[in-house]
Amino acid sequence: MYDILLINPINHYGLSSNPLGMQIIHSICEKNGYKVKLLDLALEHKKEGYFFTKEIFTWIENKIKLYPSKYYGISIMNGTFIWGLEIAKIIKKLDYKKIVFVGGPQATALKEKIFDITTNIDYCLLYEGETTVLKFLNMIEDEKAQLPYNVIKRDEMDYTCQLTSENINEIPPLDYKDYYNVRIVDVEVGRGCPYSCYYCSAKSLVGHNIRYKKIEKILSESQELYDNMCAETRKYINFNHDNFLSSRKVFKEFINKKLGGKYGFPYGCEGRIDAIDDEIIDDLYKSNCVYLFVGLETGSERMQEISKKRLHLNDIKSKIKKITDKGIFFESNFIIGFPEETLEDLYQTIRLVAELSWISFNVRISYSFMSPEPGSEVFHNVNLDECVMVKDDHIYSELKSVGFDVDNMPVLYFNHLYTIQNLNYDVLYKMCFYIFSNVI
Ligand code: B12
Ligand code: SF4
Repeated sequence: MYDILLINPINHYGLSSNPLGMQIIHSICEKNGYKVKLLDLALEHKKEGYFFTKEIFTWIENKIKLYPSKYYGISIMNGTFIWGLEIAKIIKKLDYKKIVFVGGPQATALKEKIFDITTNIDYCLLYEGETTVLKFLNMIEDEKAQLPYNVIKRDEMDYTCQLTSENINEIPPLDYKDYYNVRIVDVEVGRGCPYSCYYCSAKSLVGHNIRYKKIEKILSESQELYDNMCAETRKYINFNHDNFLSSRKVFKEFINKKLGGKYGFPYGCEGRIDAIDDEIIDDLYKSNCVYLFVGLETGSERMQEISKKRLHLNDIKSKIKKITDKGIFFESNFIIGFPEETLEDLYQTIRLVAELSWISFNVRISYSFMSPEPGSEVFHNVNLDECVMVKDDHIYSELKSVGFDVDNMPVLYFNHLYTIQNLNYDVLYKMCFYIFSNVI
């Protein structure tokens, strides 16, 4: 019998990475004497063929039954929320007295709204989980009545919450064993983003306080993990930070120490294009960066300003050319359907995507519809009843094929299946789709 079963739900992104948040909670609980099992359903689902049939619910139930526990903790993101709800339902069906708690970005973004959606979740833990989970377990074990900060209980709407800023250097070592056969493994290198793009929830989830792990720690953890990964299949270590390149000083320290030590591992990272110049490109190349993700979001300077992304687009083509000429794979994402976007703005995006796609085979562009992201500025200004469902999407068919009543699903169940209505043009108009998919 385990004290805690931590569950990472299945998701609709076949290429999903290791669940760092859950690995951290696992390691912290274990260090504090709890017997814990991490059940990564996303990993198991991928291993067992990534199927979406009606049998999936029995499959989940059988997996959960393997690890009887006192408490069940589920991690939820917007794209896994619907599965988190089903998992909670299954646990309560097996034994309604079991305590079910959730944490993760979607828990923080929705807060007490979660209890309007389900009665199968008992507690919702907000923001970073390191300190909160221990206080929560302590409260349950000692049968205390007082809820700690950042814990909400169903049927008890009186709670206190605040943005946290954990010391990420104190997190005990993580267990990566289950991911040694995966091609790309995520390592956390820091948290926080100083920007305020209006479609993004980062500032309400982790705040503006940008933090980095000690460089020595990043390097030794990554190299050790890379050495342990299966040599035939491993590709690189992916640095998990919304904005790894935003501090030039930290990046320089990283470069100096990586080049000065025995840290040859290849890596990927994420940053803003305005933080990248010739010197940074050179450093990325020398330090064995093989993958770079940069969100560009729109080809319209006007929408750059309105969305508060505020990138200047004039020199990005030459930068991307220099990056890919060095052999670094470059990926970017664009958003279609900003509420204020006009057709002219959209055409500017399409034109830019076309130009970027021709720069090199080492460029990959993806796109997403403007979704009402809980915790973002856009979310606060949108009427959810006016959002429209994107049915031309693999997630729609996958949910339908397992038996969800997708057509009547409220927006909050899966906000990424919805897009915000745009009064200037019909976002879902097929031509947009075709133009885009043909260009890309
Ligand atoms: C890696 C990543 C992915 C990976 C997969 C992640 C995974 N393992 O499933 C991929 C590439 C597949 C992905 C896809 C998407 N992602 Co993403 N992704 C991230 C990213 C960059 C890092 C996640 C991470 O590991 N963080 C580090 C760990 C330490 O933080 P954490 O997971 O939040 O965990 C902490 C707490 O939340 C908490 N916690 C977490 N789980 C639990 C569980 C319990 C029980 C408890 C007590 C606490 C707890 O404790 C942890 C330690 O403090 C984040 C941004 C970010 N910086 O977090 C976005 C982020 C999570 N993604 C986001 C989005 C929007 C998406 C997509 C919808 C993008 C898209 N348009 O397609 C999809 C949806 C995927 C899905 N399955 O839901 C949003 C989620 C917003 C939300 N409300 O859920 C984020 C926050 C980015 C943002 N600011 O908008 N993503
Ligand atoms: S989109 Fe990127 S730069 Fe903008 S606030 Fe979110 S994490 Fe920061």
